[in-house]
Amino acid sequence: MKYLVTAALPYANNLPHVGNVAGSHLPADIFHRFLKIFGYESYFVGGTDEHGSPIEVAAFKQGITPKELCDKYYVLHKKIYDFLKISYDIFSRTSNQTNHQITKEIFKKLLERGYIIEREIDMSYCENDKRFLPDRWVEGICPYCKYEKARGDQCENCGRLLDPIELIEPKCVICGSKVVFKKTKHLFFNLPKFAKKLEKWLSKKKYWKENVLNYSLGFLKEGLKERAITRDLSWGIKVPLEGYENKVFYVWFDAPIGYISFSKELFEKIGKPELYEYFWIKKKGRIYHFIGKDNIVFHTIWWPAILMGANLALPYNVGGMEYLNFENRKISKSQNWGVFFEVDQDKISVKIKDKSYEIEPDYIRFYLSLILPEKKDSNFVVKEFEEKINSILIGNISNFVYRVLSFINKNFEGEIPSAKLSEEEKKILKEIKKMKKEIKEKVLNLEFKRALEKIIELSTLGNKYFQENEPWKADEEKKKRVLMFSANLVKDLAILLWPFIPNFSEKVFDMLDIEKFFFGSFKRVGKIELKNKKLKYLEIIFKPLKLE
Ligand code: B3M
Ligand code: ZN
Repeated sequence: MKYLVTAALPYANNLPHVGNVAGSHLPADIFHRFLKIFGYESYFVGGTDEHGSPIEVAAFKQGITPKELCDKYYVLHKKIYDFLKISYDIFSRTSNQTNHQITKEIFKKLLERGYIIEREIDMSYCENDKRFLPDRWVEGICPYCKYEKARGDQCENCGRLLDPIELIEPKCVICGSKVVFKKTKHLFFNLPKFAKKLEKWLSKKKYWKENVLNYSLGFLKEGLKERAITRDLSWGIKVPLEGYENKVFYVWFDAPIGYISFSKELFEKIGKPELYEYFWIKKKGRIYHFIGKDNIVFHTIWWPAILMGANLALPYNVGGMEYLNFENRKISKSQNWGVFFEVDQDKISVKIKDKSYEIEPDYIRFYLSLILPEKKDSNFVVKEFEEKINSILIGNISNFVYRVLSFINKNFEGEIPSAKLSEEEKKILKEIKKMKKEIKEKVLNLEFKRALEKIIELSTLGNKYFQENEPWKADEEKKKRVLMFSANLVKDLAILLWPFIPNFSEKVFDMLDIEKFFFGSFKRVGKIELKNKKLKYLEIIFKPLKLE
């Protein structure tokens, strides 16, 4: 069985914050890395989502073309995920030729099979600019609260969803002239046609996370509507149909198709083009999408319906997250509320409220892993961030590693000793075997927080074992036994923590002088592999975290 893991494709008009990282990139990366240490073949794809009216609006406001905007943001996104060690096998772009081509192919297939309907609708039009306007390009007075700068899609003051035609005195955002409504043709995807099939498919997804399944079934119950898949924009993927020369596809049509295009690009790049068929056409692998809360129905209803219509592989699971807040309030870039990433050439700094810091990426990954919004909304709290890093990551885990290795340095000239195990160690090995089973179960159930808690328990157990056996007081034979056993526990922790804090693990592996080959390394956990072996060097890995 081979795996394909995806994370939500971020829009290329702004930079990610910790909420986005915890909502998809990090859980996807944790899962992909675990699959690798379990010894499964896994591919991890991502990229920027580069179409849609928010991109066109942002480019317009900055006085550059959408292409220029996306070129700029693509690079910034990539630098941030590299810094965070999100191990994408490919990080691509929905504006690439492959995505244009596959989007058009899928559209043609849906058209042939009768899932596309043409409808005439009233659209906002600016006579001065001679163009149809996306909903967000229209502003006017909100019919409900009378707020004067309500957008065509939503009033920011009262929060109501709007249609441009409801606005009082609708105006064009570009030039300010009065907006008129003109009839124009658009193509719709016949989503209601898939209601029965979706229901049947979802009813077999008992192993999905409860929040994702319930939310999707609830949405389905409310009844599905036909949805337009074309837009009056110039930036995007052209619609290959007569009469639609001036329109492009709706961004939520071509964005998920990016998963297909990016994996195709990847498989060609690594010389395994047959994997494209394996996953998407023959439906043999397992596809996992990791996404934030507001993207759930797009991935459990909308996208699967498109895939059903085109006879392509459906997701095996959708790891939908809930929201991550910052200090009890919604993260907001404009209000400077949250934790953001800043890029200056090749330096990435982390901005918390209004101060910038240089912070170890592992610190961020570790704390976010502890508070992943897996089942309900969670909260990033600055004081707690500091506290958890200093007490658990440093005080418990890193301290254990340093204590053990420095003892070996001082007492055995840096060579891990060899000894015979006693009943006590054998008992702990049995315990580890049980833990491994639980960790694997949790991971495959997408419960990463629980898996991490188990691993922290193992570190606590290691500390306790070392402390209680007092090797500094023990005779030579016992000293050897405790240190050999502890050094192997250090190796176990490094393997198990690799999906969460890869920099830490790779450093420990380097100090232990064992190759950083993690594929299938899960089976090495709980084995006494290291004896009569010299350490390469010893360093303190982490410094305490101090924020103002
Ligand atoms: N770009 C929405 C978002 O960034 C959207 C996800 C697309 S996944 C195919 O929240
Ligand atoms: Zn205008």
